[in-house]
Amino acid sequence: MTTYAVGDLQGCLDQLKCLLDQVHFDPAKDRLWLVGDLVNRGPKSLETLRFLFSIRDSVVCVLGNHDLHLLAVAHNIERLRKADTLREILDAPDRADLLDWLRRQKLLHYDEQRDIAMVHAGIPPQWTLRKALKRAAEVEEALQDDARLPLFLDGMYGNEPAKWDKDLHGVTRLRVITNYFTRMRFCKADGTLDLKTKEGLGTAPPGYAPWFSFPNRKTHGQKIIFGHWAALEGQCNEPGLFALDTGCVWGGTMTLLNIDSGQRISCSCQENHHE
Ligand SMILES: [Mn+2]
Repeated sequence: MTTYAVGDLQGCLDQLKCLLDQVHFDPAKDRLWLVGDLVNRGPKSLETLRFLFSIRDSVVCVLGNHDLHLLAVAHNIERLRKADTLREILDAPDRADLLDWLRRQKLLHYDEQRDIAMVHAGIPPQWTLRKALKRAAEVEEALQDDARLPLFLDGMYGNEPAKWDKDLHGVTRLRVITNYFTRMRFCKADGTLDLKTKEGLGTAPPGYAPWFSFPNRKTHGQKIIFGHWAALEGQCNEPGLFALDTGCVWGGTMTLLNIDSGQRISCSCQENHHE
């Protein structure tokens, strides 16, 4: 049994299958961890969800911002945007099964045996892993509660408040938690977020830095697998951190990490499109 983790899929099913073929992935014994953003922007969002659903017993998944956006659109809380490629999911006869599976996924996964965490965007510097798991559970509970789900999805959008405060409550509280785990790139040491800048390490606004770069980060030394930040090109130069989004949907590659050996392989988007 081998455990793999793969970067943001965003509907690039051909590249995922190319990687799984390369390692002879066997859902009967191997495991596949997904850093989220399974769908959107790419060409095969529906087929990607169907494939993952078909091997769901072998999958560990955390949700990304695009996955949450899909849930919001499906619940008629948000409209499809011009660049969204989610229509085929909304029109699918099996959408209920797929979306129900999606909303039962986590925001933060922790594997005790391997002592590895996985999150879509990151863990803010001021939270220990223990705190982070508790905060993630708050959002996971709202996602899985029929009565609370629409309220959460409706309140999820927005960049404010920019900073966590333990006295926050209701949807505002859940919004900040969700922004940390699914959208964060740059922040301040106290966790104040900048959600506008999406480029690489050198582009931090004055006073801000990548979430993982603070010397006092409370998860320092903790192994963390994350995606979301294609401009990092799979590198963050932080011991124990594994940046897996290599921008497949943007013409980059898709990266698969063998968690047990540390070996990485990648599959190029372009090559596949010409097959
Ligand atoms: Mn993302």
